Amino acid sequence: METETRDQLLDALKRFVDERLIPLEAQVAETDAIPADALAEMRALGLFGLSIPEEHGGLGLSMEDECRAMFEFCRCSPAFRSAFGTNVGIGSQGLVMFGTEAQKQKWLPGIASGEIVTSFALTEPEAGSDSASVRTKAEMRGDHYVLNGNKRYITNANRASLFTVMARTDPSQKGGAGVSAFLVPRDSEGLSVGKPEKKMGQQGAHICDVNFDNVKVPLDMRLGEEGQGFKVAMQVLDKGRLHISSVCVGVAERLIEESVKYAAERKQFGQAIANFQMIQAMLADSRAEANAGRAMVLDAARKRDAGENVVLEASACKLFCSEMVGRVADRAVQIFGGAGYTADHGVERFYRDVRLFRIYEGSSEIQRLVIAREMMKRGG
Ligand code: COS
Repeated sequence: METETRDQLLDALKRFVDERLIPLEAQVAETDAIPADALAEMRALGLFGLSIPEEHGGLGLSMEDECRAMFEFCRCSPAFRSAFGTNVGIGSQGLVMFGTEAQKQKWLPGIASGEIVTSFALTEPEAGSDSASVRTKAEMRGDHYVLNGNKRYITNANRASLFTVMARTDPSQKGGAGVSAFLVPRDSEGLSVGKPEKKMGQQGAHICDVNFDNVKVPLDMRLGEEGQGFKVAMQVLDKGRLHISSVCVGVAERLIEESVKYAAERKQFGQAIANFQMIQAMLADSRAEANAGRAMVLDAARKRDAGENVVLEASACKLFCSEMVGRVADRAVQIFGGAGYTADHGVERFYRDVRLFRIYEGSSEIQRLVIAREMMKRGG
């Protein structure tokens, strides 16, 4: 995308967030739902297709531009991002990277427009961080596979019409080598979705169990080669981790804006608390850390756009940015003081919302493990 067009998109996102979404935040948290008209406007802005190639109906943003879009968009409650996040990231990228031309033509235009919502079904009750240990089985029977098993905490499962499912095709292999990826439509017989979980934060974004009871999947719905599914998942997650890092930077920006505004308005000891050095130190630390996060995300995104291997960089961004936004949110609550602990201001809600970033799409512990393994391979 041309820089000028990209900048127009970023301006449009900023206005949309300020004028439409921020005013809806409290309602979304209260009702655990994003209003249908806001979702329709998000679709009209092209948000569901940010990363889908233009020839398949999306905006075809580079990783760098996708991250810049998230810096802008994620100045609002993360639940809004989650509504289209699976379509932009983990729910579509397996198809973009590994799909056949026929699969892409069939599914990507609907994903780009938001008519189809996608979900990524990797996690299971016994396969969280150890994602190579999936037990969901896919047995080949003639011209189709039969899937059986349970998936857990699947984002957007209750709204999804297409799942990317990781299932074991070779039970003799215990690790990732026996796993394959499949595209499974929601209306497949035997596929059922559980109730949304009650969560600590991010109300308006939903996660559910997904169960497969003898679900028939035609051979041409396999994504990539048999046994390649774990690598599909890992490469999808590399991109997803960069995306989430940019989300963390966006949320941090919002919390910094709120903190500066409040510190300038709130008076104690006869003056604005922004004049006190201990408040200034918190603001300065948050600004320096958010700038560092932004810079490392852009650097890693540009490397990915240039075709470099960014396994280490994506995990380093996810580790740093998710922990960074946790500290920024903690300082925001501290700067707001008693008011920050009440539900009258959004900061306590953001404090709960951002806790998830250190857990999903690979916990901080897993990111450290991935970084260290890559360091051993690269020699530094
Ligand atoms: N890109 C391409 N291939 C990759 C890869 C990547 N980023 N990461 C791993 N692989 C390959 C490895 O090269 C290896 O291939 P070979 O068998 O051909 O050598 C294979 O996949 C298995 O990898 P590895 O041995 O590293 O698997 P482990 O089970 O030891 O560890 C971790 C994998 C822990 C890193 C992985 O399970 C993980 O990321 N867990 C967190 C899962 C997660 O993020 N869940 C969030 C849920 S989805 S929202």
